Amino acid sequence: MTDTLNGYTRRWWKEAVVYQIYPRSFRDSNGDGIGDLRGILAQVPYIKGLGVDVVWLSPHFDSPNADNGYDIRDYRKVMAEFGTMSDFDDLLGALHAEGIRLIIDLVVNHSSDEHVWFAESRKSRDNPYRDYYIWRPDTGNGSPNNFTSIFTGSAWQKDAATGDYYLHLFAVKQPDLNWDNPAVRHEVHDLMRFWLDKGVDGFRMDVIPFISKRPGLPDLTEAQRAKPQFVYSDGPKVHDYLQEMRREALKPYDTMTVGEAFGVTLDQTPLFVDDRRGELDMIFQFDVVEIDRDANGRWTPWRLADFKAIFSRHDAALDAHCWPTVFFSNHDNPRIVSRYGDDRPQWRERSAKLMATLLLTLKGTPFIYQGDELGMTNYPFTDIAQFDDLWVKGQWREQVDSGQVSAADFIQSQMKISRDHARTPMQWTAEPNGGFTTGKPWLMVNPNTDEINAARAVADPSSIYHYYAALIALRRKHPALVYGSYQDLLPDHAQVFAYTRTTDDETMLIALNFSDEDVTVDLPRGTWITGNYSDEVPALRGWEARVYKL
Ligand code: ISL
Ligand code: CA
Repeated sequence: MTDTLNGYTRRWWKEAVVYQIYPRSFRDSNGDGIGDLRGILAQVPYIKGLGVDVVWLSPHFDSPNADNGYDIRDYRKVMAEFGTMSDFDDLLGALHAEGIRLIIDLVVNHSSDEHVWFAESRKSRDNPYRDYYIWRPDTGNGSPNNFTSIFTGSAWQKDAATGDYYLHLFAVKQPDLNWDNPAVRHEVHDLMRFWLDKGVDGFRMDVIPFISKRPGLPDLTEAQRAKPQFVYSDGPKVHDYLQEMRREALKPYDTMTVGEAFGVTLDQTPLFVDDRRGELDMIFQFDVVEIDRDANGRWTPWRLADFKAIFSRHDAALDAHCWPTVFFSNHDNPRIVSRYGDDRPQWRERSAKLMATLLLTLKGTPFIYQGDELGMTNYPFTDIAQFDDLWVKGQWREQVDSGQVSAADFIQSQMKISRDHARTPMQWTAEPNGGFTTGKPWLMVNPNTDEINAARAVADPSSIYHYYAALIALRRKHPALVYGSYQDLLPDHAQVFAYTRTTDDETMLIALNFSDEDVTVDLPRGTWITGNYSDEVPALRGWEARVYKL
């Protein structure tokens, strides 16, 4: 094994494929309707069968669940509904025994308001924990500045005990930690070491660029208010704090880190991930998942040419010192097949396989979100009462209760964008509740579980699940699919995405038809390696994906 390939330093996390688990919705082992760690443990063979190298576990910590675990009450305790620390240790052991690494979610821009630090902090202005959070006095003019919460409304909450306001860039129950206080940073390094010493292999870091606030907290301009994340992510100390975190906590361990870089622009990306800077290994950049959002964050149709342009732009902006991620979905986004593919019955499977081909052959570490390997689709929501997400509820209050938007339009828009599409339970079988639970599931199971479920997919060699597994195996066999240079061959084509991945030793060509029509394009062919149709004809058929070796 050489140290470099096509100019890149070889690292395990560049060659890895990651599988994200949202524990609440993965598998319930005790009939309470909530997924748990023993449920995941029982499915390690399923995960292994896919051939992934790393599992990313969404938050499994003690939490009152205002935001499904992204509001942490105790960073060293397992959420009671998910199990115990010994269940966690068993799961970690079982994954490691299969050669699968585990990364966990580090949610430290904010804690829960029920964390003991905040319980203390709010008590009095001279409490030793006061400066763990960001407090401003009430000057009689309302909120200390015009910051808005990402989840709608003001980012300030007046607190009864002292009459001061605290900052929460997310929900009221998610007060922002004050990273300018060195004691807070030490606490975070400590809790990171706690989990690293247990053997976890790294962290996905929630909204990590938000940790440094602009001095004096100046107001947002009118233009900034539509997407305040671009201001919140651009504090002056973020890079100092990340470098310090690397030195103080991560350095002695062989880890992988991926920051959720909400609000980070492409220009800023190298500042987080350039391997000479000692910050993060990778970030999730939001350009792809914002392709169907307008300037105000509302749904808008997207064009393939714009989608393709993102990858060329990123490739040009990131040199061999930077390593990208590839993701099309996660627990905050709709389902891949409904959003980028075609979830009508006749195209669902083909287009899900096409998206798998793209995910696993672009440059960057691929992240698969649970259920996408089955082609799970968006949920057919019809009523506000069916949603769980606090963000949907906040938007409803802001838009529908105020009379700005009709209920029907609101539901129609959430059909496109709601985070709850990703959070409905995993569909394991055709049994009631998709075999997810023997009890009442915390969120409804998609009625299409009769047809779309893991039992069926595992038993059928031509399923989407086995296609993912085959593509993961192919990626392992062809280093060009990992480290190869990227070139888009048809940047302007409205239906076809075709690109090469090239090293000194090989060139792979990937051709994808993002439409339900036959399309003829002039491309070099070489040897057909795989695809989502079993034979080869001159035209690319509806949602056809092909991989060639030139
Ligand atoms: O969900 C989003 C877009 O689809 C974002 O606005 C999201 O709020 C942002 O990406 C931050 O997300 C992360 O932090 C939130 C949490 O609710 C999300 O689940 C998490 O991924 C607050 O911790
Ligand atoms: Ca349970």
